[in-house]
Amino acid sequence: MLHDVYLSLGSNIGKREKYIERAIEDLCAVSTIQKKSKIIETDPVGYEDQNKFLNCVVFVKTPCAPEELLQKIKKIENDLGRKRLIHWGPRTIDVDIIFYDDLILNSEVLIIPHSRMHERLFVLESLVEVNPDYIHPIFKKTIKELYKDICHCERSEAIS
Ligand code: PH2
Ligand code: MG
Ligand code: MG
Repeated sequence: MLHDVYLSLGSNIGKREKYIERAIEDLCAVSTIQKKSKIIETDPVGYEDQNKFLNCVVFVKTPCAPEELLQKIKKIENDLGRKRLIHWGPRTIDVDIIFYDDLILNSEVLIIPHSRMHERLFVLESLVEVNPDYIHPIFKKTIKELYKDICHCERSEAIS
């Protein structure tokens, strides 16, 4: 059985676009890519004293269970040189599970939907491009509505 999963990707060290492309290639080993947003350049959120990010969202279908997918993602991040030094700090690549079907999960290692996605413009802006009508399983709002709730500013610059 295949699951519908939305992933957010971010990079702000080195050849940012290459890291995102490589991560998407590596994700093909564990999923089938259905749709990709454009890659946008965004200001760092949370910990602000770091480089700008490139961000995008991909929609994939995968046979993996949630925590199995998380393990595979961690391996992809580690293979691409991800070091965990500062919380929310600089990274070669970060791949976050945003939605997994309409699952609500709060385990020790994984929270789905992603607990901050609804307050992050860099996630919603790309997600709205991929599936504006997807309904958040907790808030019962569409992506389009969540995006409208927080977008008081201009759209980010697309780099490709
Ligand atoms: N990721 C974070 C923290 N802050 N800011 C932007 N613009 N893009 C990110 O991907 C990002 C962030 C933690 O994962
Ligand atoms: Mg993240
Ligand atoms: Mg992460």
